[in-house]
Amino acid sequence: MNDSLKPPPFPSVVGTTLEAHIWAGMRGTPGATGEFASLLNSVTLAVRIIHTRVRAAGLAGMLGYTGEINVQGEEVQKLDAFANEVLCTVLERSGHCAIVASEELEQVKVFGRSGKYIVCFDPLDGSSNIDVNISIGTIFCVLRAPSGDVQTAAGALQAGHEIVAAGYAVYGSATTLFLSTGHGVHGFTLDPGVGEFFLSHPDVKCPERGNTYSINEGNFARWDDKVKKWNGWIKSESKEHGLPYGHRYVGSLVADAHRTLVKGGIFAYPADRKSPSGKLRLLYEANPMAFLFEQAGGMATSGVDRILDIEPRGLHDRTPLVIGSKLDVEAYRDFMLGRR
Ligand code: P6P
Repeated sequence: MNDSLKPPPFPSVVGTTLEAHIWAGMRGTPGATGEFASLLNSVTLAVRIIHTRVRAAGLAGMLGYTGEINVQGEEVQKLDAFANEVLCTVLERSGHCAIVASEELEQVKVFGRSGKYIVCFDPLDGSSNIDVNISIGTIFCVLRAPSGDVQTAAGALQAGHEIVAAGYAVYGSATTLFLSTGHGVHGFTLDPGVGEFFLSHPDVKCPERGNTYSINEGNFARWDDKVKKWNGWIKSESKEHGLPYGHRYVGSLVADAHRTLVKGGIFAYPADRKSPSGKLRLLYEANPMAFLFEQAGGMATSGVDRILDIEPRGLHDRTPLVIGSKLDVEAYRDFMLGRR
């Protein structure tokens, strides 16, 4: 654990802020210029702005739909559009971001000044839950921009193992931000009175095995037989395997992933007859989550293949996603490979 995460020699009246954590990481990186740290702090600013609007959405008349349809063919909620605009503006002004790829944008947005990084994000994941006060979130990852003055969408089409940072914010009972820059996962909780994120979950580790599974059982009839067989197994009685697991499903990726990361278990959104490539998006949902779960000692596959090794073909590629405790994801993979 690097120094910025060690508890102080004496109880401090001031916690470790996210900004201090990011700058400490920069100081601990030979040759760092501060641009990466500045970019990450820009993202956290955007999250704090989105937090404020999400919390006041009901009062600010921000609930409901704009009447527009996004590139996914989904109704765009007012908060989706707001969150996307905030992230694009803050990242452009940072001067360190060359292009962004967003769930809400059909094409990448290229920023005039040549930044060193690319940011892919889902500005407000789970937006269908906004009006019923269920946790929603922001998911992002950072890639290095290819060298050269002209940046294009192709720069965003990098496999997830090229990610240099990833994180998500959960706008839930509290607003928490979990972040990794490749040195483990660390969680921060927003103190709304101060407007600062403070370290609350240092050096997060996903338990090797959990006791819950998270999948939309309503899709059962559409699943492949191997998924149905796994589903029957994880609900069966077996003291030897600690079965049955409890079922938890929010229907908001950030909420389901966050619970799985912290408590262990497995989240699966497999391909099915309705979504033959899976429903979740590779660049700005699956890849960031996969990076975080692997950094926390968990696992992330498409059911069989490592998510971070998938080569994207398009900005809005979809993929099956199975994330969680190493032993639980491996058991799922055994069923997909016909070993069970
Ligand atoms: P379903 C929310 O719309 C989302 O994109 C993810 O946040 C969530 O995991 C998934 O879709 C839920 O999909 O088909 O179970 O409603």
